[in-house]
Amino acid sequence: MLPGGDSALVALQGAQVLSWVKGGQEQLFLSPHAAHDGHTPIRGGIPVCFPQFNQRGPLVKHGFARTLAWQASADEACVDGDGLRLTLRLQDNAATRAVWPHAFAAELGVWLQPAALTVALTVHNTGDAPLAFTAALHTYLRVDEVTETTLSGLEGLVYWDAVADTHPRQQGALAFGGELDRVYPRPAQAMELHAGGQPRLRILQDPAWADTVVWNPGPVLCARLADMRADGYRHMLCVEAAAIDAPVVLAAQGRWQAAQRLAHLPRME
Ligand code: TA6
Repeated sequence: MLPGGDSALVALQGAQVLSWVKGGQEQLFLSPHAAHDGHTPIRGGIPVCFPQFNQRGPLVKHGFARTLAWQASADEACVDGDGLRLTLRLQDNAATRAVWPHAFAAELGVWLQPAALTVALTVHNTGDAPLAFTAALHTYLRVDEVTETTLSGLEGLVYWDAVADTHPRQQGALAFGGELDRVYPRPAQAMELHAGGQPRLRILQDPAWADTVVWNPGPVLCARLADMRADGYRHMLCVEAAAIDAPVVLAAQGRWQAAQRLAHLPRME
């Protein structure tokens, strides 16, 4: 927690940020029906998808990193500038090598500053052969009402609409209501989330996250998700920093790092 009261809560399972409170208000969505049993994917917060995004490969959906226990030690929490930084680590073990035969060391850095949260994933290929992976920070933003929420910054980009399986060009800001599942190329500028006509969040991602995924299940799919309340889709919007269309290829001993940054925007008078 920062002196001003802003706070973040991170689970060891998946190195998953579960809460970010800014100005007394929760900024992330965490389903009240989310599992907290130490091994089932947790619905909400910032799941780390690694080393596979969704079902684009032979591994479990969104990879094994979100269901494993990461390591955090007290000396890995420190003051950094005007904020606090926490680092969690995951490395290959017999279970990961059984399904993904690579030596790796992953780190998740969580940096809480006044009015901002930055999450960075680092992957180090600690083996002597190249490896390839896809990944995402599957960020669930909390919104009061998704039908009154818009997301700008993706205008003009050609995206994959995973619901319709088409490749249209984005016209104007995104608005929400029904099922929406899209993969955009990363926008050059920051995205902005507006809620009820008011600016809420600026969302930035490093260039190494080459894709941006936007997901909301809408009412029909949400009703089929056992770990969501029926109206849960109204209170969440996933804006994900991702590297999926072109897998990241790391040479032996190579290192990759990319961050997503969420910055609170003041209300307009
Ligand atoms: O990032 C969007 C997505 O891949 C959707 O297709 C949807 O399946 C979502 O992730 C949630 O996946 P999960 O396995 O957490 O239910």
